[in-house]
This record gives sequence, C-alpha cells and structure tokens, in this order.
Amino acid sequence: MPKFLSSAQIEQYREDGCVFPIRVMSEAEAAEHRLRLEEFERQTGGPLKGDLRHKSHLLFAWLGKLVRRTAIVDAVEDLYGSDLLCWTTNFFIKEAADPAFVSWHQDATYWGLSRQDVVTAWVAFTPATEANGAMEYIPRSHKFDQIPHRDTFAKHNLLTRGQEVMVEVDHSQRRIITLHPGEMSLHHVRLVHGSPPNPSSDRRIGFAIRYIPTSVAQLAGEDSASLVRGEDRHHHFMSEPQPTRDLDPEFVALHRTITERNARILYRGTDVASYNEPKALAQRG
Ligand SMILES: O=C(O)CCC(=O)C(=O)O
Repeated sequence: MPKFLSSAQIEQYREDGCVFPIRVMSEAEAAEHRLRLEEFERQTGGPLKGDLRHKSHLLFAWLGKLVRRTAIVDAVEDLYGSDLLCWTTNFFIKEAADPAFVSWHQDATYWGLSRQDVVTAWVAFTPATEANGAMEYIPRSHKFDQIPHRDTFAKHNLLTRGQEVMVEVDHSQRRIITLHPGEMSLHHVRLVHGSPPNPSSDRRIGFAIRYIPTSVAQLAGEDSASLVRGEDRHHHFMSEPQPTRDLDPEFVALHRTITERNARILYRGTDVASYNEPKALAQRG
C-alpha cells in the first residue's frame, strides 16, 4: 500500500520518468521558505552564490527539516523503499529577466552513483510556469541508456559543467513541469530535462532534493549523505548530521569540507576544483 502517492502517480513515474504536481506544503509555507531564503540574501547583500546553493540543508535548519518532511519522504518511499538518504540538494534560482538556463541533460552523467535508483524532488518556492522558465522534460527518456554529454561551461548555464546531451532533442515531445508554490515534481536520474531562461518580472525558485535508497553507493570518491528515513545498513556514505540552527559555525565548516569534496566528484577530469570557481577557468583548461 503506497503511503502518499497514488498507484497512478507511481505508474506515471515508472513510465514517463516524471510525475507532478504533488502538493507537499501550503502556498503560505512555500512563501515562508522563500522569505527565509531572501532574508539571508538581504543580510549577505545578494542572491545566494557558489557552494551556498549546494547541500544547503546542512547550513539552514529549515532546509534540514524540509529534506525530512514527511510528505516528501513518504512519496520517495513509495518509489524506493523505506531506507533513504538525501544525497544532496541544489537551489535552482532564476532571477527575473535573466539569461540563466539549464541545458538538456541527464542528471546521472557525472554523479558517480552506482545505480539509477535516484529521484529528485524539485520543490517550488515560487510558481514555475512556461512564462518563467519552468523545467521541461522528454517523457520516457529515462528508459534510454546513459547518453553521451558534452561540457560547454556556458556562462549562463546553471549546471556545474554546462553539460548537454549530444543528441538532437525532439522539442515536439517536450512537456512542461508547471507547479504552484508548495508543489513538487519527482524526476528520475536518467530523464532528459532542462529549462529555458526566465523572462518574467519575478524570480523562479526551486529547491532540488536528491534521494537514494541506502543500497546505492558512490563510485567516484569519498562522499556523505543524510539519513532521512529508516536505517543505513550499507554505510556507503559518511553520515551527515542535521543542523538545529541556521549557520552554526561547526556546520558551516562541515559544509565547506563536504561541498569541496562533492565538487571534486562532479568536476572530475576538469580543472575546476570548487563550486566557487568561475566557469571560465575550465574553458581555458
Ligand atoms: O531548475 C531547473 O530549471 C532545472 C533543475 C534540474 O536540472 C534538476 O533539478 O535536475
């Protein structure tokens, strides 16, 4: 018996590689999440940058809670069982009238994980629509093998390497993931997806939470993850603690170590060593 998703939603994930919209909090709670983020941005003088956008659930107690939120984890349990890790998180923020975009890609390409049992819960803090650069995907593309990608390191590409699939994407097949604030989509690690720029007058903010069953391992280096449900009998990842307050200095230091290690996995084979380095460095390499 599923805990949260309907049988039709589970079937849609298995068949299409993506299911949405799934409400996981009220619009008011989503607005509170946005407010918390923007309060921090106001204090620090601008949009969240560099490694602060990644593994942010180790920096902010409210995001540490979000990755453990019952509705989200119940939905993931319906897909991948009851022993679950949050492997990482990534803010995908597109400013108003900004050229930032995400090229067509499969998440699995550089993640180094041992299996394809990886799902992203993309939680909308603002609306995500065709008008503000919502995610798009090609249904059933998660059933393809790993597709070769080329690294572009394009300036406005929000992906680590600006990686893109080396095949022509048939745009007539694409579906747009329209979400209201407080809703999420779930997408498979091999799904071909991307998103265009946001020409609208407001920001589009999504928080991507990547979940794996504890049996999945990291093959590309040392790594850590947060246990969010059940038990970890495999110990493939070092266990991350949960922050109880925002920006606890111990957690800030831990986050720095972890994101540096993580960047070494994601940028392996390039000259880039951290999320904070300009992409141009790699283009010169
Ligand atoms: O937020 C976007 O537009 C793209 C997000 C994405 O590629 C992902 O969550 O894997």
